[in-house]
Amino acid sequence: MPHACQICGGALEEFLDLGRQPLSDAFLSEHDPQDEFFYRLAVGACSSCTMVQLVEQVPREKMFHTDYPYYSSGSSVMREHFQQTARALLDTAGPDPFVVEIGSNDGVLLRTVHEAGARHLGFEPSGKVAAAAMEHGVRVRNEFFDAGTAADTRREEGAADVIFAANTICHIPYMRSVLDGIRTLLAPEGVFVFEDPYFGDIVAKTSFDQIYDEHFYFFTARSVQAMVAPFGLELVDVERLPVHGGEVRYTVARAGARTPSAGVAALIADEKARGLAEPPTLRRFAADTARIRDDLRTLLRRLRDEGHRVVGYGATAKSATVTNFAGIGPDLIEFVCDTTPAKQGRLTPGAHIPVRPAEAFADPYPDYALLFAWNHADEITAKEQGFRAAGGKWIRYVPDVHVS
Ligand code: DWN
Ligand code: SAH
Ligand code: ZN
Repeated sequence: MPHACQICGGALEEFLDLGRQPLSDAFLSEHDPQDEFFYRLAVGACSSCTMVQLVEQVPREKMFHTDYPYYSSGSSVMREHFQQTARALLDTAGPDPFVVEIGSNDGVLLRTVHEAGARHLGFEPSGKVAAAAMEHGVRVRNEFFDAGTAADTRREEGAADVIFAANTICHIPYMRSVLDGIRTLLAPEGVFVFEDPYFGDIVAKTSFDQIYDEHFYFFTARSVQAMVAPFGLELVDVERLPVHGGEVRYTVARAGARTPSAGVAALIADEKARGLAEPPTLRRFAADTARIRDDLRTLLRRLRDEGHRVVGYGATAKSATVTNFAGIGPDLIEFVCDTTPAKQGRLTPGAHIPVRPAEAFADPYPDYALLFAWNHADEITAKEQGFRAAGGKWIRYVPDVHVS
């Protein structure tokens, strides 16, 4: 029985199997490695609506709960990005807008909305990150956004002029419920704006580490246009963004409310010309992924055999896919340094590499650092200039394995 597309029910054609994987954000206690949850991480494309998606779903409560350890404000570049985004959303909205955010995390975007005095509400199921936002005065519903909670909000607070989401819509398998909720909550002239990793960039860079439990969908303009249409919604604008390795910001409105920009048709034409989400491209992506895994493993084994010290930089969710797919454990990487207190003193999921505070990096510097947080390379290499000055070398694996 082929798996069914979660968007349209069409047949999913699997093109990449990344093996048995743990929850990407389940960092383990060093003293008490509990039973880990594993699932099969595989990706397919729908032969009818083209949506690229995971073949197996992880229940949402296993991923997003009180102790979810990702704090969006951990990157200065991302803080700046969301401050600018909040101002742009407020500038283009009408007077006295009601701004709703899905996946508001620690309030990295809504803080700016709140400080501007605008009406707002965040939906954030993960307890501690939601509490961090509330400490800054941000209003949060500690709940999952779906058709039910959207309808409650519409009844209690009225229609939303702007519904925004970053790196969250691609996390939600139950998309029909979400789009039903958007249809209920969105004001007649309102906009639903969301930004997520762009499958076009993932293929161009072979960034296979964007694939993990939380990233369920890999959007293209074409698949998003088809996804929203049955809900009386229309894709009216697209904007490419440099953050997180390449994303697209999609603007959706009620059908007929706005004239779609020329950029929408242009990006869809480009995707068709590239054959993105078509079997030959997907087969090439799978082959490139296997080559990168082999090259990285070979390099790390050689460095170990030559007696070099190698550490990881950034205990990202993405790194769970790399370490567990390539069999990279504490024998190859001494530790991973990370600025997030909730990850420090723990072990990475599956691979069980210790996570140390950022200060451990320079104490003393290793010979090589594997840049797991490659999407923050500019920010990290700028603040770690001492590492290069001390003779240290960065190892990257996006878009291919190289040392610099
Ligand atoms: O989609 C998602 C994105 C937005 O965030 C979520 N599903 C989960 C998470 O993914 P990630 O963990 O791959 O995201 P980042 O932003 O690549 O994670 C960076 C990690 O590196 C964080 O743990 C913080 C850390 N870090 C650091 O140690 N020093 C980050 C920077 C910028 C630094 O200088
Ligand atoms: N918007 C932030 C956070 C991204 S991480 C940023 O771009 O950095 C994804 C977030 O979505 C997590 O905080 C998770 O708890 C939240 N989330 C997952 N499912 C959700 C849902 N159905 N409704 C609202 N938030 C959800
Ligand atoms: Zn489909």
